[in-house]
Amino acid sequence: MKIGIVCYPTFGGSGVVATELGKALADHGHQVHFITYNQPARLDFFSENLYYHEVAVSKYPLFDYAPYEIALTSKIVDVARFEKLDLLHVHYAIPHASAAYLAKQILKTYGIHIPFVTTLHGTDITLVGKDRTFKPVVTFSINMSDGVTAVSHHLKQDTLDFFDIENEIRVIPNFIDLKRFSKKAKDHFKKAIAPSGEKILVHTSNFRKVKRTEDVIKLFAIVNKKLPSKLLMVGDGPERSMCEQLCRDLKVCDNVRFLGKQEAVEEILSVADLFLMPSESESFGLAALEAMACKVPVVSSNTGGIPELNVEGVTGFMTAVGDVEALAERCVYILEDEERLKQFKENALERAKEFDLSLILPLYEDYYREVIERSKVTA
Ligand code: GMT
Repeated sequence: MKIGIVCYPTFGGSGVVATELGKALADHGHQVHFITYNQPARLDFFSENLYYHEVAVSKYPLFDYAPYEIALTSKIVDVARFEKLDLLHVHYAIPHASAAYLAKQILKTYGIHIPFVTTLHGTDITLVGKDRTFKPVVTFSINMSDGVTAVSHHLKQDTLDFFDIENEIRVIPNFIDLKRFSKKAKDHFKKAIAPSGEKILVHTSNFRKVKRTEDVIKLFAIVNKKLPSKLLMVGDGPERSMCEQLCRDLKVCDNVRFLGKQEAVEEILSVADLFLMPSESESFGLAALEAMACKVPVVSSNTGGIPELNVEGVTGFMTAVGDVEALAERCVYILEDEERLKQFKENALERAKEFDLSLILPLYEDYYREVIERSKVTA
């Protein structure tokens, strides 16, 4: 198949899923065309089946706000026409689904019928989508999609609860490439971080409010009083300086390292004993799956789609959002007993294997074929 993928090119979850999916499809012999405003973060190599088309937005004094969606639509039309795409797969509803819909209508005027699949990732529904400003367009473009997928059952239900959806939504969970995400021998790094064998806790995110990064610091301050431990904060974003201040206030700076944005997250996860995800909402929790693939148990909130991934008392624990004391207590429980910790680590990897790329990729390929066949009938 010739597949166009529209996504955000950032380190964030939806961009990572779209890029990894595109790479895997290309490995499987499909021709994949990425259409986005920057080279996707994980698309930094050459492959004969991968193409990248940059969306450039013209600057003009009249435009206080450059019309990205129009530029994107034009680029989709161009790529679909000249690369003869069979299908378009857009990740994150806003503004990708409405751009795809408009491109589809324009392409019809050239006698080209191209179906598009929209994958809902989370904040496009739970935060941004619910905003009145966007709701009519999000509802319309989900309903007009030729196929719709959500990354968890919880996100599907959220979508059905908040929008008037007439379309079927297929749940295809996120996946992990276990060839890349696995525990690596990084003893020298572990020694540098935790020279006296302290336990290592890790949090990775974009440091947005929804991640509740302040809870990470607060719970670590409690754990740190009970166990020799270190905390690695990976990523960057608006809440970082607040977290740094909180570390000073709680006097844990000596045991907390802010590593900023990191490409090789799997290397950091390889030295970790526990992963922390106290998010306010999380449609799936891809970062937790990446940790589990590296044999790291997860202590998280029990929000959104996380319970579809983290198995209570097996791969980690879940508590109510904001219950810092309970989160800290679960961390200590896992970390204080070596045999117990070892078992949680094994369990985390076993669970991650259920989301292996080799199992999820065929679900997308089958769905694409189904959507293409269905749209031939309705074209
Ligand atoms: O979590 C973020 O802020 C990034 C966001 C995104 O849209 O890129 O992640 C969402 O999509 C990921 C991939 O499907 C999911 O694993 C995350 O749970 C989801 N984030 C939220 O729902 C907050």
